[in-house]
Amino acid sequence: MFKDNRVTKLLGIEYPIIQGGMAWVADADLAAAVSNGGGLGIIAAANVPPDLLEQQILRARSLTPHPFGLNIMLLSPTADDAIELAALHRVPVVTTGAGAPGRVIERLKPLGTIVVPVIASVAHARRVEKQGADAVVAEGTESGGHVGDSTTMTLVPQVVDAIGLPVIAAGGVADGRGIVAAFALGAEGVQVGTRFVCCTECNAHPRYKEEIIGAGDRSTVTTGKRTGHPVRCLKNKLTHEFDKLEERLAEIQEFEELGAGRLRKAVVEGDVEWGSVMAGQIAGLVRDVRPAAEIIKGMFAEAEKVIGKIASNRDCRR
Ligand code: TUI
Repeated sequence: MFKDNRVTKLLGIEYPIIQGGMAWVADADLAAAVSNGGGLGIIAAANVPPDLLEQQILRARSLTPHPFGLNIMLLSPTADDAIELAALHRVPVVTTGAGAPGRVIERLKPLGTIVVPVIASVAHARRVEKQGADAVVAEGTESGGHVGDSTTMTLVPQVVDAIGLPVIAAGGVADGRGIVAAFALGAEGVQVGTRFVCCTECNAHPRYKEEIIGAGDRSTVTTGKRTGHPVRCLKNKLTHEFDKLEERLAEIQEFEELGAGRLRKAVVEGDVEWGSVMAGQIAGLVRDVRPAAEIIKGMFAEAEKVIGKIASNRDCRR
């Protein structure tokens, strides 16, 4: 029921699911596992030096015969290098985040790259459609990492009504019920981040995965609202320090100093107390670590069941 639509056709994938471009987490191993499972795996380019990023692109090519993508975080100092590597290696799909993707579309569309900006507002969705994007990811504030204000529930249908491009919903999707909800809002695909952190092939530190598995419905908080770049992560000693800065209306520079290098600290070193454990609000639903292909198959099998239950007016609990 979900497989044959504009998103699967556009991206050349079996299931309409793409993996979030999570900085430090989304490497070639994770991307290849998701692509081999029938979704679209994504390598995160944020802050990766160009030589390492090139190795990651080549590694993904060697690990999967299927399409994969590159996420270009536009605030990253290495964004322009990432654009050139996507061009050089003809990466089939590029998603963008945290900014205006005009230069990505201009450079890569003529080469045949499929460009899918992540947007957090209707105005931004309209703008990227005019600029020539192929689809958008409408990302609600439930997501982990850098987030906008609107919820997935409110953002997705408004974006669907505002543009003609296929819309992929992100923020709060970790199981089959989330897929059905996203499609009910008019989305034709989902982007999933937090659930894929807890997959076998993900190289994030085991303590990072354990923190997500131990999380509940109110375990996340958004830090750094005053900086203009709010970030959702699991509450810990670091977010407590951010709260203190917020309370005393600290200068933006103090936020930046406190935040520097914190994501790496959590993902690579496993420092879940003083690192930034970025995760979405759906973390409370993630209960185990399983292979990416199993997660994808399981989510869509559940989605089919949920549709059946709704149609027959039965209890939709798992
Ligand atoms: O980019 C993300 N999520 C991210 S990036 C990231 S790395 C980071 N580290 C430290 C501080 C900040 C980021 C972690 N998570 N998601 C996509 C996304 N894009 N969410 C929101 C936006 C967005 C926001 C404003 C896109 C465009 C925009 O403005 C564009 C315009 O033209 O107004």
